[in-house]
Amino acid sequence: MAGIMQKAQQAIMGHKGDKTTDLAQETKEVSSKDRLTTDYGVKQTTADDWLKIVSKDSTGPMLLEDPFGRERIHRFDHERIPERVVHARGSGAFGKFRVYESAEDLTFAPVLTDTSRETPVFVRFSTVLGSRGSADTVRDVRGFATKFYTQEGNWDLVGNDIPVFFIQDAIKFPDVIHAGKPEPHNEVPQAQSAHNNFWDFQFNHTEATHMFMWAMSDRGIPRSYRMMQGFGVNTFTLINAKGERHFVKFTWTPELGVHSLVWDEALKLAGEDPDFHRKDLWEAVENGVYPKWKFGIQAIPEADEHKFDFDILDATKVWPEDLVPTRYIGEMELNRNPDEFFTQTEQIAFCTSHVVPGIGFSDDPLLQGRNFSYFDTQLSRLGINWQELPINRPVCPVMNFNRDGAMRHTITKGTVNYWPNRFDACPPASHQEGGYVEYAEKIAGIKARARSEKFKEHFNQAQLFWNSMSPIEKSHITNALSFELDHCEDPVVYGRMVQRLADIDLGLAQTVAEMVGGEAPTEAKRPNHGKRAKALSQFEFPPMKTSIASRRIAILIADGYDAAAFTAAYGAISAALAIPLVIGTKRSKIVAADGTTSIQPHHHLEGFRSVMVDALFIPGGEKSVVTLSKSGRAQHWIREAFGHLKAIGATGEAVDFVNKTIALPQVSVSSSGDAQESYGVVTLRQVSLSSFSEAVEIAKGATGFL
Ligand code: HDE
Repeated sequence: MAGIMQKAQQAIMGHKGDKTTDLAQETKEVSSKDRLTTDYGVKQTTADDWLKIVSKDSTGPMLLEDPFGRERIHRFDHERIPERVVHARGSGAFGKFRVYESAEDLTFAPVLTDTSRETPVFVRFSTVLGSRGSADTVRDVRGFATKFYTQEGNWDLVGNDIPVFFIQDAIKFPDVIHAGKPEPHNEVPQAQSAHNNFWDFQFNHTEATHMFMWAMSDRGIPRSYRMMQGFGVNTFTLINAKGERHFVKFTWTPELGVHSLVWDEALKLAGEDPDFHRKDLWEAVENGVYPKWKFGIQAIPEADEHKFDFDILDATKVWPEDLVPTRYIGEMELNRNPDEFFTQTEQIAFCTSHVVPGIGFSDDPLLQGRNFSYFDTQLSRLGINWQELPINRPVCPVMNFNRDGAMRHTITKGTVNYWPNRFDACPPASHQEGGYVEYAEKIAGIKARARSEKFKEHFNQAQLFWNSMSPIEKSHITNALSFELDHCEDPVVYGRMVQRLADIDLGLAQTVAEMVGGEAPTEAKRPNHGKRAKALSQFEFPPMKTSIASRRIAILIADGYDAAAFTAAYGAISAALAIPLVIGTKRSKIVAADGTTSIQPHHHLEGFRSVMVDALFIPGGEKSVVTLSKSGRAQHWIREAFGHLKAIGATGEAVDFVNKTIALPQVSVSSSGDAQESYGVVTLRQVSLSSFSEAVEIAKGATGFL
């Protein structure tokens, strides 16, 4: 085996792949030089009038004869394809991946060993339950799917922002998704787990317990796709050149740290800006603040497979970092927005079964089922030739005898379409030539519908997760469960679920029971094992470097604002690569106190809301501050931002306005003009923004108190 691996490793030479150049072959750009044509290329003289019978004073019937008119309506009628059965709503971007430390001790796959190589990627982020048109900030798991266009073929790492899953065996997938999606009788609710069927399933299906705790934590409401971890969830395998195999899990950790919204923000954003995450990703890439993630691997040698008190093939379990540390070896950057949503973000199709030589599967029963499902589901969405679509095709050569089928468009010359053939055309590749190497695993067993014993333990890691949370995170989970179960009308559902929580923590169960009206359990269902683990709390993922880059900072002004303070703030925010958003009492010109300087705001106070920004800044200027202080909406902006634990900066007359509005006696301004901070509120007599910038960082890192 070792010899084969070495030869296979040597044989992988590849072909320089650049996805942008590859896609350029199919990309057209509309310009004023183009003239309108039909799909068959004939120029059209009008886009306005169907061919009809007209007379001098009347318009007569339209003619079915008109091929132009018919073609336009016909094309429109068939524009929609089925949305993804799960993860329907998403958005993505192009980027690049590079390893800075070779993982050659684990694998011979060049994508993970060749430090000189840059692999193009496309990443699609998504929610799971909602339809394509649902809101971004709902409480849900987020998808994090990466297509690596490697020189040895496509590798799809189809992960989530939560490292575990609801079920252990793929056969249960239709049940967990049916239970979470809108209920069958009235198709309510949209994009929510807060309903009877979801929680009924969680109770009846104990293996989901660990996962629902993650979904109820702050991970269920990320601040941004750019601030989420990604996890491959399933156990994969890596094979090295010596033929040794390791079980592995893959992780992405964002450079910006892991941050969340507070629930009140998430709820309001779902109505005020349903595209919040989509726009955030787009803007960051457009503004050149490219999101980056470190790529990590946890590895267990084959011989150690059974050394843990959980089954390492069970996708409802994490591999605690204390037992199996993550080794970070690579980095991914997203740096180009798609040119067209449909042909790229919508038509991209991921398959867990797409792996390249050196990477393999394990017997994880969830992964094995996924390997069938992803491949299969593309048929109803895209048709049999979906791998030929520009976004899906590999950047390395593709040749085989798969032929025909609806919408085939590769034209292959030659007189044979089978193997073996008399010309020796397109023979299978040897290992030496880079042919995929199946690991020669010896397996003995009986055929049965069963799982190994260790899969039957369902609560230890739910408790481990709860124990590992900080007090704020625990209170957020308690509040999330109280919200969700309040939305379940059936007393059987919420009554039983609060009993289930006593399997995790008695205090949690009692608090939630009191809130939602269930009978409070009086004793814990099992003793707390008292264990904690690293890296489960998101407080353990601070930004790799502190920065306010790409954060949105609103500057609130009215006529009479202090132009000097405004300009200094605007300049400092822009210089730090954050996004200053000027919010006026109106969107038409606002004139400064000096009577000459003016600015047209980006938005007005009613058109934009505090939940859409990370921080506020209010410059002085007597008239401006008087106007703002008389505006209920301006006051609401400040109070709401304060409640969401956002940094609020103010100078001059605005200092007293902010203090009065949030009515906090401890917020004061020192006579020296130094910054005074209280829960992220920074007020300054002098214009110096460093304390404010720090407060923006701190406030978001704290994930809020609500
Ligand atoms: Fe998926 N999942 N899934 N899933 N999943 C799909 O494939 C499925 C699971 C994930 O942006 C579908 O192309 C089964 C775990 C993401 O296009 C479908 C099982 C994880 C995406 C499917 C799982 C995921 C999908 C629907 C249990 C985290 C969006 C459309 C055995 C590791 C990919 C599609 C994109 C999409 C099946 C469980 C993540 C139906 C059967 C665990 C990020 O094939």
